[in-house]
Amino acid sequence: MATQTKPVLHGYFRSSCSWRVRIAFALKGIEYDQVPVNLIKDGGQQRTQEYKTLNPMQQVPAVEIDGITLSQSLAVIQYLDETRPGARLLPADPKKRAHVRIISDIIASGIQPLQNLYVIQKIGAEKVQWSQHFIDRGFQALEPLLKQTAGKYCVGDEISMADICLVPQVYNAERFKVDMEQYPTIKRLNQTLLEIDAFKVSHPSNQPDTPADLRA
Ligand SMILES: N[C@@H](CCC(=O)N[C@@H](CS)C(=O)NCC(=O)O)C(=O)O
Repeated sequence: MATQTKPVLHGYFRSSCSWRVRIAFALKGIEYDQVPVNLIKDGGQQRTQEYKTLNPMQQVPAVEIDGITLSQSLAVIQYLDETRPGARLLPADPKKRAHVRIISDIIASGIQPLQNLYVIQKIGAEKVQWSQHFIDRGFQALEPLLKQTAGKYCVGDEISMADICLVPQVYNAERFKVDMEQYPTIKRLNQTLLEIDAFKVSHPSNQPDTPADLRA
């Protein structure tokens, strides 16, 4: 059962996986505290032994909630959905639910891990082309799928985990200068979602650890 203690999010302002969790907290109207984990400074604070006790993969996010520590943003989002009232993050209809999971998995398993910091640091000089390649590969799969499933949002007219995954991935795509004109449905959904408060308050330009020069 939910306790009265505020959850604690260990995250990084620019991490797309941390942003997913921040959007979910905002959509559910849950107050939480943030502990910044700087992925760059000192070789990456996620790589310390102390942080490894929170997330054995040495990645953000990690979330302390209800007396347990969770990692993996999709598990966190689904835990919030299963334990907290408010807007549903996965639809009740099994077919819509399956579509939400497909879109979320394409992003969370098929795109983001391939352009994650740990991977691109190993790739070195080719990192921009590498990241563009894998983001394009995923978006080429997502664009026709979203054309079928989308209404106002990724799946019909209700915001879901798919939208929570999409917006931070488009942010990464823009950082890597992917040509978004190739993906009109993804672009339209992203623009619509960025107008919503939960996506605005959780935006990387607006977090406690956002450096002054990147603040909106
Ligand atoms: N599947 C994990 C992925 C977590 C992940 O890749 N986090 C990135 C930031 S978005 C990270 O911590 N990267 C640091 C590193 O690779 O050293 C999730 O969804 O939480």
